[in-house]
Amino acid sequence: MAQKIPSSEITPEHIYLSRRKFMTGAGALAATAAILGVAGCNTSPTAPAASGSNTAQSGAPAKSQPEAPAAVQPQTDELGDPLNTFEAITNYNNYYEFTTTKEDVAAMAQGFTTSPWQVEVGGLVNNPKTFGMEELLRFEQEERIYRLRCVEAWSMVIPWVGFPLRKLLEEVDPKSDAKFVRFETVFRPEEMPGQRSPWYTWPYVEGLRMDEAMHDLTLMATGLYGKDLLPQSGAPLRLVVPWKYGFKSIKSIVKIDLVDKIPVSLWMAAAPNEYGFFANVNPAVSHPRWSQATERRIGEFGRRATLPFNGYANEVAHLYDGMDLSVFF
Ligand SMILES: Nc1nc2c(c(=O)[nH]1)N[C@H]1C(S)=C(S)[C@@H](COP(=O)(O)O)O[C@H]1N2
Ligand SMILES: [Mo]
Repeated sequence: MAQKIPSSEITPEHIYLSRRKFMTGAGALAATAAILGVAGCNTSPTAPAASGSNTAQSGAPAKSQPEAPAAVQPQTDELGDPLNTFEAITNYNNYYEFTTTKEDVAAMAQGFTTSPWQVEVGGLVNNPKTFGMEELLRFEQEERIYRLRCVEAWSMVIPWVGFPLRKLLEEVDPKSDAKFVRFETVFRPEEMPGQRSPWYTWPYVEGLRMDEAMHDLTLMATGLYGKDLLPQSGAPLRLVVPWKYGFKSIKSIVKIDLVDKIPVSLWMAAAPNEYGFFANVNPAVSHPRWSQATERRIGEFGRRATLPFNGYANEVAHLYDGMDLSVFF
């Protein structure tokens, strides 16, 4: 499928300067200054001090270097952590429909048919509708740099392209009794050998509560690094919920239903005591078989502390006021 918007036209300035209010770190300012070509521009008195040794955060951006097209790509997330490379992001994947060996997903998913593609959106809505991929690509595509934290305790920083799920849900007009959103991956065992495995209840299913689904951070991703998603990353359309463990971010979605009961995900069906519905990243609560306190950032040596809600607590913690977060789910 042809990418409709080159990465250089995803208007990162707008995203960082207004849309992404949480994108306020020094790295963002340096990146923005580089984009705008404003030498020595460190205008915000509220900019937090740069942490770490990345010189991109030093407040002396860009100088007068000639600007390569790639210069529109910020180099860090809002915490100052460097992006993982395209190669790393697309060669270390969880996608059990193909294989449980992360290093082999890319090769096994190569050639998976991602076009034509349709997504059926229905259930408790006033305007059920089946969207072709080309219609979904007409939603304004934004770049969002998010941390992805797998429950297996590895993580990456990924520059996604996509649109907020909220925009899609607004199109179908949810009814007032819709309480949850249920997502379903394509079922195509002839192309996805893992789906012939009896160990899991295919197709892959995931769910969100309505308020989680409507949250601005909740993204329907169509690309990364300014290119269309590759099959191993969940092409042509996958969910990204950055404050939850990675398994919530379901790939190759063909069906979205608004429902009134909590959906049973593939992982809840497989091991309800290990993988709950909420699955918010929480370093204080171990998985029954391993700690979640630290993580291995792909591309780094050693381990780093895992942040509550994967570093998005300011944006999402209020969604869980009154809930007991000391349980894994
Ligand atoms: N359909 C489907 N979606 C899936 C998975 C899967 O096996 N099948 N794995 C999940 C897990 S465990 C993680 S960590 C992320 C990994 O996304 P990535 O391979 O793009 O990094 O995808 C999630 N979405
Ligand atoms: Mo994962």
